[in-house]
Amino acid sequence: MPCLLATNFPIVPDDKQIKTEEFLEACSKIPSIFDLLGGKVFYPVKNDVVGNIKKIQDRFLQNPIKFATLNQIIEEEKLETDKALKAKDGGGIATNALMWLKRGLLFIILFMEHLLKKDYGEDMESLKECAKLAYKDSLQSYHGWIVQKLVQAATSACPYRSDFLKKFSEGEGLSVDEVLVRLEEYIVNFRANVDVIYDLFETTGAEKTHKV
Ligand code: EIS
Repeated sequence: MPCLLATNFPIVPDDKQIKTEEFLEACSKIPSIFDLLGGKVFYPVKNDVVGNIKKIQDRFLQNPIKFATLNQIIEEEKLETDKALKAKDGGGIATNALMWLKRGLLFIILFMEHLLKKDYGEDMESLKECAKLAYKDSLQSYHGWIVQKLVQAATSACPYRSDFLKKFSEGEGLSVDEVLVRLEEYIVNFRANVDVIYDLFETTGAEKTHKV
């Protein structure tokens, strides 16, 4: 994995405006976690997250000043969407991608937290339980029956904790103990960013709760 832990998520400023470019830079390291988790089984999931990041990136590059922060993207697109709704076509493209991305990121955060807390359940050292717990509190309520069954099947491909940490630490060029310490630190800003994005969706009314 290309050094996930080398790039921290940005510190959330007091005004809670998250800079799009810095946020995307940190996010770009995230999808490779799915390769460590289960290789090909997780390709669809990985591609979905990569697609979300790309949509937001494309939007940012259209006008790096207008879309300098995630907050601006949501506000600007909301105006466009209101117009688009009147014109009866889509809109809010990067907002939608960010809405799904934040759910995937929350899954990763919760998964890491369960991994650190060693929430294995009955199955000794299997990360399956960590994935199940993380899924329940991040994505499950937005997935219909079919997607839930697919995720359930994919979850069985989760590796053992020791194997995962071994591969993870090799990719990071750190020892397993060092990785565990860095992961604890890494999650702090990661979670702070995602929490702010969740608040942003709630306060702007941009959140949609439909299932896929
Ligand atoms: C969104 O996806 C897009 O992200 C968004 C836009 O296109 C929007 C339109 O409605 O849809 O349907 C996606 C959803 N994304 C919605 C689900 C994708 C994952 C499918 C799960 C399949 C599992 C693997 C199948 C393997 C089966 C074989 C198994 C044999 C053993 C450990 C479990 C993994 C948990 C999931 C981790 C988080 C991933 C994040 C998924 C997000 C999601 O739910 S837009 O795109 O706006 O950018 O255009």
